[in-house]
Amino acid sequence: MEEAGRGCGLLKVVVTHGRNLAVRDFTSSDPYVIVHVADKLDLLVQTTKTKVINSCLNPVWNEEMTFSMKEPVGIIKFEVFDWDRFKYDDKMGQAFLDLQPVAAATKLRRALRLTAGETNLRKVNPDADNCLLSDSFVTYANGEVAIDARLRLREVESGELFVTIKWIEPDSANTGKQADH
Ligand SMILES: [Ca+2]
Repeated sequence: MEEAGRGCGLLKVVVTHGRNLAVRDFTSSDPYVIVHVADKLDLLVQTTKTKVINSCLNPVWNEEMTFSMKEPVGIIKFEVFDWDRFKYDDKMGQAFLDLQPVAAATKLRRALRLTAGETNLRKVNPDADNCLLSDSFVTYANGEVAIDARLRLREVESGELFVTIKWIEPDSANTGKQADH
């Protein structure tokens, strides 16, 4: 069985920027993002966070975080906070992204045996079960299955979060390059 010996692939989460975030200090906020990756296969949650951007409601982080997973099966949760020196950090909303479209696109890529070129694999529409603000496309390019997502932050008066998720298969993640055959 091909699946039996699979190692871990790499899930790359790029938190690019935020837009129109909520004010939590006098006129601005010092936002940062905590990223939780809930791995449904291994029942494991991996957490990391971005740096703080001072006094900015349209922050640019452009930070890439890497998580190891056997398959892209799970949910990514993003929590935005306002950093404060002298008190607890204030909430600035949260959003989540289910990896299901990435998992489905990965299966499709395997079935189609795609190894090169660029392909749109799947379209994901905004609906009540996700936080998407606009249509997103799962693409395959440069050996990676990727989705750019524009997320509406929940439980907050305003704010959008822009992220890119990339999945790199175990075989290419382990060797650092594409297999030739
Ligand atoms: Ca603050």
